Amino acid sequence: MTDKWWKDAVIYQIYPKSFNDTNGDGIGDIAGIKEKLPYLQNLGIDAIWISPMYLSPQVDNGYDITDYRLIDPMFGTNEEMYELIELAHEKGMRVIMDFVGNHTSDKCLWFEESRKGKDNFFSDFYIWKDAKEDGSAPNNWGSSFGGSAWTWDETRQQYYLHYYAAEQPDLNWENETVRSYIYDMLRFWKGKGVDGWRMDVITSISKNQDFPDNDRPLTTKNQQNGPRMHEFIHEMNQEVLTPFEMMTVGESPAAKSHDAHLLVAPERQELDMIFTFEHMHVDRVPNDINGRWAHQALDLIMLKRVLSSWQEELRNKGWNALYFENHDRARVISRWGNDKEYRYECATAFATVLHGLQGTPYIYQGEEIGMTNPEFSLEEYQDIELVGNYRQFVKERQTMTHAEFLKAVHKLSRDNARTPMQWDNSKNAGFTTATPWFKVNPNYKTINVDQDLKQKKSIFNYYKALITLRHDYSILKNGTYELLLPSHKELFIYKRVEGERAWLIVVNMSETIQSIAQVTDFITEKHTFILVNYQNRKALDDDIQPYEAIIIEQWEK
Ligand code: TEU
Ligand code: CA
Repeated sequence: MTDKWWKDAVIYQIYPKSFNDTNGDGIGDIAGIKEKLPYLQNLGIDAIWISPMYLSPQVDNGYDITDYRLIDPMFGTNEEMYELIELAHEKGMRVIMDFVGNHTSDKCLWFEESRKGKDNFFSDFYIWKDAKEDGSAPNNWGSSFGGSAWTWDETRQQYYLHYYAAEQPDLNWENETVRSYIYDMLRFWKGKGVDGWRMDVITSISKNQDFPDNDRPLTTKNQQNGPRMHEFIHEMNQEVLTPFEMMTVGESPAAKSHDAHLLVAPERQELDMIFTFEHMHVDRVPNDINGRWAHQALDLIMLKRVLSSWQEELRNKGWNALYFENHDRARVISRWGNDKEYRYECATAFATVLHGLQGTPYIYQGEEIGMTNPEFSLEEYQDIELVGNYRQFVKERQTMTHAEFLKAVHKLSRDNARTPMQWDNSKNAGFTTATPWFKVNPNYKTINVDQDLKQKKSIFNYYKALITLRHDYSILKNGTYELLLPSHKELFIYKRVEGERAWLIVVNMSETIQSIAQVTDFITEKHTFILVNYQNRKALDDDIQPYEAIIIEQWEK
């Protein structure tokens, strides 16, 4: 049996709103994606994953869907979407769409009907509960965007559940009709040529029907990995994914390396890959009252430990999805590196660490040119998560000051990745001729695609080289993984071995020069350099420079 296509693939994520505007309304669109397909083809990627473009009031930038089968006019038409899929296929790229199955928009017809009463066809499409005797919510579950996960509905005289905004009511997967409607919708898009799905918070679809309180109010602990999660995912797999050969990558906030195989082991027939959050928490103060905003400096040893545990635990048992950035994450070089003095070195160093691993690498738009976090003032941000959390932590609980919150936002906010793509140094970075829906990072005059491609030190070209390596050398796909110097605070070194071939990936994750003697022991006398981010690296006599990355092939193991 031939291997699955996605094991040889590098996937590029497009956040359509911020990618490329062609009709001058300040919002990226389908025509804009079409226009940039040659750019993506030049980068060498195998597939694009596009964040939601369905009909939506945009309370959460399209993750609140009114109709799963309609493209929102702000992005274009359904016809244009079908053409985009065809065009991408002609250029040898597959298309992954975003499946937001945990919730819909409150403007979805299903919800509008459901809230009308307890005895219509759609009544049980969502999760409705009576108030407690004192009128309060059924339990203390929290919304990720701040406040309670329950909202009172005047018409129906009941509370409904929403893990995210009140405008994103959670679907009731216990209801078979809901599930069959969803499977049908997935088949509909298969009919249009879609090759696979990124599944938004798929691990939240099953709810513990006892609805037990969380040990701390307004947190989300009991709201993941519900009792029927595996059953529902397996059913969806059998109904749609396996028969129609659709690739999946599920978002799985609570999975740990040791239990990830339950979702991705091929024989279980659930998902192909999952996005873990574990390595995204290595700069978070554990169990802090301020949750995701409790920021601390990156612990490199922990990052190495987490990434390595996923490599080891899924070896021969499943497959990793590799990422540092997406539309919910800050720019990695601003978050964990140095995006000023060492922007090129840092961007290429992080890329080397990630793309050297076993799994399918994901590149988020702009990552390939080293885009950075902007440092806006609070009013300039838009993300509903940020706004809701500001209210909860600064205004209501007062566990953070305005200044502390803003500092955390500059490091961690989802909006860091959502500024418009920087194409060139013309007004608004070539993203739009109008006023963009979200402010462009003012550094676009120097950081943009045009500029990067002219540089000798081009981040884009380095990514291109990494992608070429993945396509040309099976060692990146199949090779074993071994972490070296696990307790080193600055160096990230690992070894990949396949048959007679052995590669050493050496990356200095710091600004401090590291003595080369620390690694020469691991390197055989006969060796060649496969890829380097310091052009003058031709031998092993110089010390390792700040954020230097080296991939070395050795002749003997
Ligand atoms: O994200 C789920 C999720 O857990 C994040 O929103 C989380 O709040 C963030 O990573 C910071 O901790 C998915 C989508 O990717 C996101 O854009 C949506 O807002 C969310 O689901 C609701 O659909
Ligand atoms: Ca537009």
